[in-house]
Amino acid sequence: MSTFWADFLYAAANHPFPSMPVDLLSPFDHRNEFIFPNVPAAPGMPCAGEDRSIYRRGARRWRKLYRVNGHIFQAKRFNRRAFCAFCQDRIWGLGRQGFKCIQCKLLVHKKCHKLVQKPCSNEHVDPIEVKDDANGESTLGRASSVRSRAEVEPPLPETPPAPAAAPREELEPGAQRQYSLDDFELIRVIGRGSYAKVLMVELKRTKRVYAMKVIKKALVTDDEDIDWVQTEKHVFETASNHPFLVGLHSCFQTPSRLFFVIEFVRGGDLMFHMQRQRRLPEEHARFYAAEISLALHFLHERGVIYRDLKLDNVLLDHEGHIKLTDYGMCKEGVRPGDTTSTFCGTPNYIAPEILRGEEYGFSVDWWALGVLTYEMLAGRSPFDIAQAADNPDQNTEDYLFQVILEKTIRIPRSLSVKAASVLKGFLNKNPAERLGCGENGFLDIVNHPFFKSIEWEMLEQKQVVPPFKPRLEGERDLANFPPEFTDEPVHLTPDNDTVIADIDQSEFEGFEYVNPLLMSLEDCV
Ligand code: ISQ
Repeated sequence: MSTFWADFLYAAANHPFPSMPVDLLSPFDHRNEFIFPNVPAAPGMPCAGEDRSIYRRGARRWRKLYRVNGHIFQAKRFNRRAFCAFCQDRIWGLGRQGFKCIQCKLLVHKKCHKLVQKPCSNEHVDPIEVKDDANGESTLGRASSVRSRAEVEPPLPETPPAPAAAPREELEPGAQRQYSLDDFELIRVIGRGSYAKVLMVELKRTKRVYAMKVIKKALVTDDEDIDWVQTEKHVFETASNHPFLVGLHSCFQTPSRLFFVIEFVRGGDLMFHMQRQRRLPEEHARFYAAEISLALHFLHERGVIYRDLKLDNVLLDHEGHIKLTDYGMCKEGVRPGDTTSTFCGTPNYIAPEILRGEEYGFSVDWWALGVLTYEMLAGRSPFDIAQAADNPDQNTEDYLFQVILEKTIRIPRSLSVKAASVLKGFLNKNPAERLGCGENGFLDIVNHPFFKSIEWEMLEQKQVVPPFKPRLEGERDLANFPPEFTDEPVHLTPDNDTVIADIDQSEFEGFEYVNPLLMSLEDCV
């Protein structure tokens, strides 16, 4: 059942005032829990007043494909003996040394792939959409196709073991405790993505509450997925030092799963709040946009492009300050002026330079902040293709991408001149001219008239009172998390031996981690 339809059925069954437009309820009124109180003409049709341009959608990394002579090559890491079909030498080394044709399974060195003369036999294929780009590289266009996993090569003994993470010597002796699933009580499901589910859990020893992100190893056997798990962990370590980024408590694993134990942020996400408030006053949007800017700037200064800013990834703490979460899409190690080219993100927030296949840098985060600020102020996406729902040709990702690339963004007349100016600044399709991307970088954002009333230093020290305090009755109140998650059973399915036998455990060596800062706090309890 789609999220929309599940939401609707739930709303229809539970709304206390079925005939009252939601706008008439106070945004802070606890009764205002359901979004679309009326009935759609048919299943799948929008309800009156429903705007589908702001919905939860997962981020994706599109796999890079290289088309030569009918072959469609994808970079691969080979754990077992493999030989290049072009030069006959062994494919060997760390990283993605080889290319494999996703159709005929031909294996070649990366360096040899352009020289392959033998045409692809094209035998094993389902139809797949591949777009050529200027470099002869291609990006895969369909969500269902990109999720398909390359098969896992069983390891052979001569495979060099994956380097283990450095031992954490900064821990106090006696504090070098590893955690396991037995240390936690699983309380509720609070979120779910394509790769992970997030639970609210209690650390039994201290009774403290945490969020626990659970990832099935069977879903991360592909090289690029293993890379993102590692990136997520590194960025978590960096993030633990900033007030507007969720921090990591610990990591551990079982034969079938990886676990990130994360600081629990109680106020729900901005998607949840926006779905209940339609649009925000400028003062509120300014506060969130400014705190988010500080978090992004902190990551950029440390060489990290966030690449997944969206309403769902902005959490509110119990006072109403923001915290960004989900670092799986981050790109690390980016110095000023460096660029990267992976086609990734959540479709509605992807910057035009990514869609054009250009090299890009930190600019893509300022674009996404423009989209998110627009959504807060206007209550809809700047790329709202509302009329497209009825037309199958316009209801596609490709159409959305065309709109992002070509459509002039219309700013609602109701917004102030300063708000319109900041939106136009962030949503400039040319990254060189975009707000935050010029010579002065972040300073241009700090000095923008829209942010004139912000006292940036006070803000960073959490000395500015947030405009909205999430309603919470106690530490474990889950009223700010969608019932579609919290109503789910919390248990983890038992391990399946056949699935586990296929997992190369060496890929996950060194995953365990305990945050020394949080540990010492805990020991004070
Ligand atoms: C922390 N607290 C609440 C929700 C969360 C969702 C994802 C990651 C961390 C979280």
